[in-house]
Amino acid sequence: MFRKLIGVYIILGLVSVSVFTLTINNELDELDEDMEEYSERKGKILFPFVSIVRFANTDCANTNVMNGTCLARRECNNLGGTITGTCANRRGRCCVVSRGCGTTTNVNNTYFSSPGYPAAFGGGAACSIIVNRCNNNVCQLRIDFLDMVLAQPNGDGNCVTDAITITGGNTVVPVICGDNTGQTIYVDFNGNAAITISIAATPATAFRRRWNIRLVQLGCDCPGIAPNGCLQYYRGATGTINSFNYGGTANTGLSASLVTGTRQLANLNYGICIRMEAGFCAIQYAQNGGLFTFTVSGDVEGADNTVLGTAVGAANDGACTTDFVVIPNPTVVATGVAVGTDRFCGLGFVPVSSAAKPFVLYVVTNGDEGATINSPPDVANRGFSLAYTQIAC
Ligand SMILES: *[C@@H]1O[C@H](CO)[C@@H](O)[C@H](O)[C@H]1NC(C)=O
Ligand SMILES: *[C@@H]1O[C@H](CO)[C@@H](O)[C@H](O)[C@H]1NC(C)=O
Ligand SMILES: [Ca+2]
Ligand SMILES: [Ca+2]
Repeated sequence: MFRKLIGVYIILGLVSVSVFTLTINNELDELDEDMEEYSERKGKILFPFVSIVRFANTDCANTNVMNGTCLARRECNNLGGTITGTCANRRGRCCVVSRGCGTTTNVNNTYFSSPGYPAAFGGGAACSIIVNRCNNNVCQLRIDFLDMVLAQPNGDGNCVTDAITITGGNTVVPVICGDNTGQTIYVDFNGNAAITISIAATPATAFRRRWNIRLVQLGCDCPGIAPNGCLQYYRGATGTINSFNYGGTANTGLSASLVTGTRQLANLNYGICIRMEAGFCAIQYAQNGGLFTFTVSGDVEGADNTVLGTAVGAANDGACTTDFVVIPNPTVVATGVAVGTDRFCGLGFVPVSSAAKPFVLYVVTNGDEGATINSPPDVANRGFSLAYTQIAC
């Protein structure tokens, strides 16, 4: 026992001397590699103990556009990554894996960015990336739109100029376009099948488009995984949920009805899930401040600020046949009275709460913004920006 302890102290001494040599040497890189090999050799021959030189493959922040993963230099080279610095007390390399158009990846945390990013991209042939699972225990791909600026849809909300299409997964993903910076979507892998992300950008339309997407592979047992089929997933007791391409300004295009177009996207039908946090039993939704934060159906230009964003502009139930949000079994917050319907649309939103579990909100839009038998065309809709607040038990 005593001899073993002495041995351990000697090894510790050796390691600290080497670390000291490392820090004073300018040719860090080479020595570091030697150190790595030395310890690997020693580790195998002597003690597993010497694997003290190992380090966790954690995130390493570097530039503000792409973070890396802390890896050994050799591993980074094998993955086709770019070394941007050191990490783990200089024992590891911060490795950024970034891919462009027409590539394939099976590396966790790959960035997929537009040609020349962050400079604007003029457009061209469809740009796609094929994502394979990094191992058999991966169930889901989290797609972070860190920066995502594409051309707006046409006036009816159809993505005809630019479009992101995501196929191959087990989650139905709507075609999206416009401004989606900050949005995150979750796509389940369908067994071992690859997920393809394809971005079409019409060069004939001059537009300063760009994108930078982070592709995070989530293990089936990962605490950050979204419940099956939830396209979006929020965590935290409070948060903001924006519809795709939500934004303050109107679309400059006209709809087929020859009125000001919409930036609300067409053909949506998806679920947004919110994790019920510990100690919370219900959830409340309210529209964020501003006149246009809930403009889902109706004529925005024909309404003034006595209607926009108010109870007067709010519509529900049978008035919502084309574009609407579904909240199960809601109650009006101000009165505590049951709403009696789960569909909401119109130009304003009255705060409601719901104790139905799981916490989920559905978004439905039809294929255009044209007139129906009951109503004139929708004009200049923006979609919605809702704040949610969980309510303690
Ligand atoms: C990089 O990591 C930091 C810290 O974890 C995080 O706040 C930031 O959002 C990440 N940036 C990117 C581009 O992933
Ligand atoms: C991928 O990386 C993320 C964060 O960097 C991590 O949470 C996740 O577990 C990793 N996935 C796998 C399969 O290791
Ligand atoms: Ca609409
Ligand atoms: Ca519509």
